[in-house]
Amino acid sequence: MAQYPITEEQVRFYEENGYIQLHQVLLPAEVEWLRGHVDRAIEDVKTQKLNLGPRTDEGYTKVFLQLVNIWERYPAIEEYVHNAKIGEIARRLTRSKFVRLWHDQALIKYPRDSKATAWHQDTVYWPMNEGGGLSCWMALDDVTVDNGCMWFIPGSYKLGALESVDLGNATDDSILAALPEAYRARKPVPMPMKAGSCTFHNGLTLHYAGPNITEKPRRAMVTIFMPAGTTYKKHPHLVGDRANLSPGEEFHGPLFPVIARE
Ligand SMILES: O=C(O)CCC(=O)C(=O)O
Repeated sequence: MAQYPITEEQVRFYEENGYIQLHQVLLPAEVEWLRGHVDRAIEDVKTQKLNLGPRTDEGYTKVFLQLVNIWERYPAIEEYVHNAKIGEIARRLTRSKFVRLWHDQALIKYPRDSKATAWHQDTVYWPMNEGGGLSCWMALDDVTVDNGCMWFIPGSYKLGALESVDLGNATDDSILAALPEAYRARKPVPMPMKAGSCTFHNGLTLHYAGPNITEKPRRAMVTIFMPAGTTYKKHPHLVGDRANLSPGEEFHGPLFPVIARE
């Protein structure tokens, strides 16, 4: 996959807002290829009754079907997740010497009886002492407000870690109501985009996705990166529990490969 150029202005936008939208990062053929392999994983989960996510309760699966670290199981997904095109963008945005993979996740928001992904931050679920981790949310379908595109509150990462939200049982947006006035006044920004375009967001940036009120599933492939110097904090997590690291130790090892370096 060829490099995707990132300008200094884009890095500054990310630093100011804690997210950025990038168009046509994958070519149509690359999207089709990736979508095909994600579909295969979804099919395997259904036919083989695999459990690849953190939760299977109804409240959570109405938000989305979440398949975590499928790169370990599917060589094509490994190829995608390890490709320096996406990793290099994450490295540039964080001005880091290198970035490691934290984990991947396919997120499928099914139509009908679909629930919103409540406003939340990611970092509060991660076993990390630092806050620089960031996600690449790659649209595998054209995404709109109606099928559950991402929304961000600009600059909200500057608030630091807030309360963690139970995504399966969240019934309101109380996390927003509790924000300082200056942030409550900020307009959330929706991120509609074509398949093959993506957003990157800092793990502390408040984000949301509405319910899918269309007739088709909304598929996204997320790759999460950690900048150099990210250290392990003891905190229960599907992937982190396999890290075999001591609190305070810098992430390393085959579960967290370096994806791009200076
Ligand atoms: O895809 C969604 O519905 C939400 C995604 C999300 O919360 C994330 O990628 O951090």
